[in-house]
Amino acid sequence: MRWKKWRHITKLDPDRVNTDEIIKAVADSGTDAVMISGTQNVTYEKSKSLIEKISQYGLPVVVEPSDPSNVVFDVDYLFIPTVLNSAEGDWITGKHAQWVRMHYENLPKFAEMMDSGFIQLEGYIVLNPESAVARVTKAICDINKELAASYAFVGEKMFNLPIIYIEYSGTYGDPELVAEVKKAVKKARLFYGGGIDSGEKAKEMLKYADAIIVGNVIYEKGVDAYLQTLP
Ligand code: 1GP
Repeated sequence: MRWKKWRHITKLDPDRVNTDEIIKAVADSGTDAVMISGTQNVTYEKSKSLIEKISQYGLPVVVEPSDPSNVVFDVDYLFIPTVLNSAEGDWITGKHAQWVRMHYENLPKFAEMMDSGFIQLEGYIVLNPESAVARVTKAICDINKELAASYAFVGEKMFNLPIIYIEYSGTYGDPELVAEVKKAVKKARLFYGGGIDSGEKAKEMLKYADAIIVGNVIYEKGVDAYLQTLP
């Protein structure tokens, strides 16, 4: 279960322009893993081609699919999100059931992928109402830190999820909320993602989160800014 040791994960979006410079910088950066993930316009082909580019460097690669149609299995792990604070069942268990249905003729193999640890479930708490992920999943973002921590408790204690993911995608979140969630999470790994574009922000969130996920900075502020986020 080497993913449990990760502290810094780089999220690359198959729908963005992933230049060779970006790929190489990520591969050489010291990041613990690359997560292939995006909310909009992600297709199987785009994901596959990005995975092929990055795989040659030997970093662990995770696919975090947004839909059953774009799951690429040829990687180290699949991290499957469920949005704990979604108002729509599709994003909690609906798409998951569709995905299982697609493999219904071979459920033992599917179960084996879960038992072996290849598939991990992530309990997302989506908190930036302006983000694509919040709009698409109809996330209930207007919640205080106690309610956020309560969602985390539901995810970990009631649903037994191995990862709780506080997602502020596109904006820097509230460290006090992350600290509150950390108090409620005992066994799961706590992931934080959103707006990390400097060493200070990375360090601040790593006080509470077990791992940070860094995405936009590399596309919007460039490689040098991205490298500052490495712990
Ligand atoms: C998005 O949590 C990640 O899913 C990272 O967020 O793109 O804002 O860094 P940023």
